[in-house]
Amino acid sequence: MGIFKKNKNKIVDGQNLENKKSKKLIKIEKKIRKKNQKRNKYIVGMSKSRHNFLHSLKSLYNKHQINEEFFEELEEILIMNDISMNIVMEITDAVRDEVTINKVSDPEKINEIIVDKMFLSYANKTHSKTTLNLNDNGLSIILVVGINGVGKTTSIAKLTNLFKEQNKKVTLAAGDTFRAGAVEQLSIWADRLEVECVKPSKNQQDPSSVIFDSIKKAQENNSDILICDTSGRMHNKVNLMNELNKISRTITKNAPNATLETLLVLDATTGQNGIAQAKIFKKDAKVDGIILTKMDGSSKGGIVLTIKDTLNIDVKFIGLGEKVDDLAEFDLEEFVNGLTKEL
Ligand SMILES: Nc1nc2c(ncn2[C@@H]2O[C@H](COP(=O)(O)OP(=O)(O)OP(=O)(O)O)[C@@H](O)[C@H]2O)c(=O)[nH]1
Ligand SMILES: [Mg+2]
Repeated sequence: MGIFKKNKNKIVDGQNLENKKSKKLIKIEKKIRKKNQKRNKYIVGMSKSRHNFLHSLKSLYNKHQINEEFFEELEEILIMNDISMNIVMEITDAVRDEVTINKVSDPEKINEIIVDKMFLSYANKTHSKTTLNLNDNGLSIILVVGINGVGKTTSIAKLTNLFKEQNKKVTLAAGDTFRAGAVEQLSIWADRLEVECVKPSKNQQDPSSVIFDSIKKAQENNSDILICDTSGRMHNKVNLMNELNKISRTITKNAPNATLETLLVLDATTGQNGIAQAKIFKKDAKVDGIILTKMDGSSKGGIVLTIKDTLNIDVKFIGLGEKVDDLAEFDLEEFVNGLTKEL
């Protein structure tokens, strides 16, 4: 090869390398931007919980020396934050140990112990899996269940938005044929998000048959993801569970190769009531994860720890506002940061 050609090749190689580097840099910047956006979402969405927690701890430190009354009040603060008794004991025991064994009395150090224990109480539980079980080469079906008003339909819109950002093709199924207006609500979201929504062909059509039609449509459309809305109310609880199980059977029978992920939606502002609902759903239906909505409206973020502790179901998404992009994948680190930043 002549010297000119050799040098030219070197220049081209150098340019390729530079191009590669700048592409990589753009990718890294995008990643950092996304991470910061996510962090901000948690910080803004959890401000009510955080301020409540901060305020209670500050007044605890102002009011008491570290004595038995201090521990009792710390327990109360944690309980009032919807944290389960198990974790409350774990946290207060750890603080007690540090105080008695290592003579810690600095509030900042005590805060550190509280934050650490919160993190570990979640992270140490078995099978923490916050990602969805999705099919890489075919259809994934997500069934969204939960009692009325918890935020199912809105969360479906938010999920659709997330998937669209990942360039996934989404079809929606208007499976809530029970409540007047429910089909229209989903269909308005579908128009806004420019995705197809399969609706009942007649009033009060059997939800399973709408799901059947939507599976066919999603397959026809070559969709990556089919998200199914369901009704939150029926004549009674048994009817609701029977209906959901019938829908699940329709899915497994008619889309045997698709993955199925059932997400239970819980409203964070309902506290222990939400935990009771989850127990019922867990007992009678298959639940693969939780979407915890309205965290922005709750002042008791501790509910996340309680869900994991008492139900051992993973929170997979968290609703941090009413806008379509106010849904974040659950991230333990961001959650604990959102709850305890400024402590
Ligand atoms: N602030 C806030 N509001 C939310 C969030 N998620 C849902 N909402 C609101 O909760 C209300 C009920 O939401 P829907 O999505 O209609 O609830 P649903 O579970 O589908 O209700 P049914 O169809 O009646 O069973 C709406 O006003 C939503 O805007 C959230 O994360 N934060
Ligand atoms: Mg709905």
